[in-house]
This record gives sequence, structure tokens and C-alpha cells, in this order.
Amino acid sequence: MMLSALSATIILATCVSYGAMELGGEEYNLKRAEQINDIQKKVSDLWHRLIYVKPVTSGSDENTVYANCQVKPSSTLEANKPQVTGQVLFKQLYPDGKMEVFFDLAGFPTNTRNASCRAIHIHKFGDLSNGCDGTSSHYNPHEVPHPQHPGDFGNFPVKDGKIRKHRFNVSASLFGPYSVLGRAIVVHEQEDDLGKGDNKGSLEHGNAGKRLACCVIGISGPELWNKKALDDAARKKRRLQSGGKTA
Ligand SMILES: [Cu+2]
Ligand SMILES: [Zn+2]
Repeated sequence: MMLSALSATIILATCVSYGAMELGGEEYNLKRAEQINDIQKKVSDLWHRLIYVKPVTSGSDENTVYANCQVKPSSTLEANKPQVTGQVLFKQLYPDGKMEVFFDLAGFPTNTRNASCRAIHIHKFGDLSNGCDGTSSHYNPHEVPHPQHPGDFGNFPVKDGKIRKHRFNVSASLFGPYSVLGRAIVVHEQEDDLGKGDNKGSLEHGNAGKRLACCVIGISGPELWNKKALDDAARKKRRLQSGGKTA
């Protein structure tokens, strides 16, 4: 669309120079100044649209952006490894607002001999053509060490083979030039050492081991988020009523 608008502007500019030749003197100058102003305005509008990168979504709450990442086991993963599936949902109210994330994953081993926490990160590319291996390294737009990357979510406790977590104040964003839309979520086999491993890998990826499952973050409507929020509230209520511990 941007390209067609740009070519329309160029065609318009060509029309102006041909049309103007038929007029003479002052009238010609006036007309030409008006038309140049008009073209300048159109070009400047185009630049504004290119720079202000808010994803266009529909719905009544027009500033809120929702996203979903449908987690699936890596296509290059061995069959004897945990087959993790689930959803990671995102909600952000406005460009400078903090992002909220729901993690809902299943398929981890239920025995307790395995590591009880798993690392989850946002990786640079949303390219799953070679399983989760094509997602490259951690998304790191500001060239800082791990675990300061915007998608360093840290460790998640596994309970009964599942991860269920609602995180607030996540530093990644769905808006602007550093939007994580189109990038990948990667679920790892091991725990993140959070930069404390005293080796190179620790400051790059936290030595979190194999990539079990991944997905690409895509814009969604509010329905999935609203349903998850209701389910989560109902689950918390049930837990409180039964006097159980927090997950
Ligand atoms: Cu990772
Ligand atoms: Zn990282």
C-alpha cells in the first residue's frame, strides 16, 4: 500500500510539471507552489506512517495490541524428548505501557528427577523452517549481555508437567521499532543460569540447553486473552477456596 501511494505521488508530480506548462507568469508560479506544497505534505504523511510503527488492529479498544504464540515441539526434536505444546498470550495497552504475558504450556515430564525449572526466551527470528534452530540467538536489539534481553523471561517452575504463569511488567514490547511481533518464543529443556555461569554462553543464552518447542508471535484479537484471564481468575478462586498453595 505504501509503495502504491508513493508511486501515485510520483505520477502526480509528473502530471504537475506537464499541466503547469500550459499556464503563464504569476498564475503558473502560484499554481506550482500550491502543488509542490501538496506533494510535500503527501510525502511527509508517508514518512510519518512509516516511522510510527503501530500495528493496525481492529476492535473498539483501538490502542490495545494482543498477540498469540501457538507453541509446538521443534520439528528437529528427537521423539524421546518432551513434546511441549501450548499458548503464550500477550497484551499491551499502549506503546509505553508494560506488556502482560500468560504462559500456558504442557508436555513436560511429570517425574521429579528432571530439572524443575525451564527457561523461556524471545529469539531473534520467527523462522521455523528448520524447527526451532532457525530462530537464531536471543532477540537483542540493544546489544546487551544475557539476561538483560527484552525477551529473557527467566525460569518457570514445572508442576504436573505444566507451566502456568501470568507475568506483568514485561520489558518486551508489541509496539514500535523494537516490537517482538514476528519473532519467536523458544522453550528450553533446562534451567537458565541467568548470566551467573561464569562462561561465555552464560552471558549469551544462559546455557538453557536444547530447544524443545517454539512458535512465532502473531497479532490476534482480544478473545483468547479474555478467555485466558477468566480461566485464570476462576482457577485462583478455586485454589483459594480449597486452601491450596500457589502454583
Ligand atoms: Cu532461548
Ligand atoms: Zn537472553
